[in-house]
Amino acid sequence: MLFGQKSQERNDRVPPGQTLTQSWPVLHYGSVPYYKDMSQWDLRLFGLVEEEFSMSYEDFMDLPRKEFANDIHCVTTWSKLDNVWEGIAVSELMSKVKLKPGATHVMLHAEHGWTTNLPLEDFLQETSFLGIRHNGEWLTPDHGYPVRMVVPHLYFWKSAKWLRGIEFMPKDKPGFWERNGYHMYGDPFLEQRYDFD
Ligand SMILES: Nc1nc2c(c(=O)[nH]1)N[C@H]1C(S)=C(S)[C@@H](COP(=O)(O)O)O[C@H]1N2
Ligand SMILES: [Mo]
Repeated sequence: MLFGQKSQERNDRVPPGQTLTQSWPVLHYGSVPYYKDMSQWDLRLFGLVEEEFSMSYEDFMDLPRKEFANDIHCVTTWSKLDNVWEGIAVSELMSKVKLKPGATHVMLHAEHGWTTNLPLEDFLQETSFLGIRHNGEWLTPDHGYPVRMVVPHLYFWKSAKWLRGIEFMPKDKPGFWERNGYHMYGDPFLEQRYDFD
């Protein structure tokens, strides 16, 4: 039965404890940055790299883009399936820097000092990217304009909105929510919501 197969497939895609939503909730800590002048904006790659790299908004917007499709799973229990994004592959960015030996983790730095950590391996996955458009629209300020990280295989708090920096680290270190009780890794299929999970 086709219908049965489809709903089975859908169940396999929805992690335990999650409920599907068609809308796209807005969730973050602090205020939304509204950029007036992009000449002040840059994106920095730093930490364990041979040479720090920083790019302007114009250079960033000239990077080659790709389409990505994925499901997002928020720790507050909503999931949104079948998102289509336009974004920049992580490999594209990584071609700008040479990692020093010993880099094992990444800290994503967002506007206003918000941070989130993840293993380098997860950051480098081909499914991770820097998103600039979602379902045919430019990201709105609420959802991370001009660019947000998207790491779809982890809970959505790892997908930093208003991304400004990528720091390569020699060991793991908690970011903002991770210091406040969230899980260091955050696999939605293992329900790694809080640090005791
Ligand atoms: N810079 C920044 N990025 C952030 C957050 C935040 O507080 N600041 N919150 C995270 C959390 S907890 C979630 S669930 C998602 C929500 O993204 P959305 O508002 O686009 O749905 O953004 C993540 N990225
Ligand atoms: Mo969240």
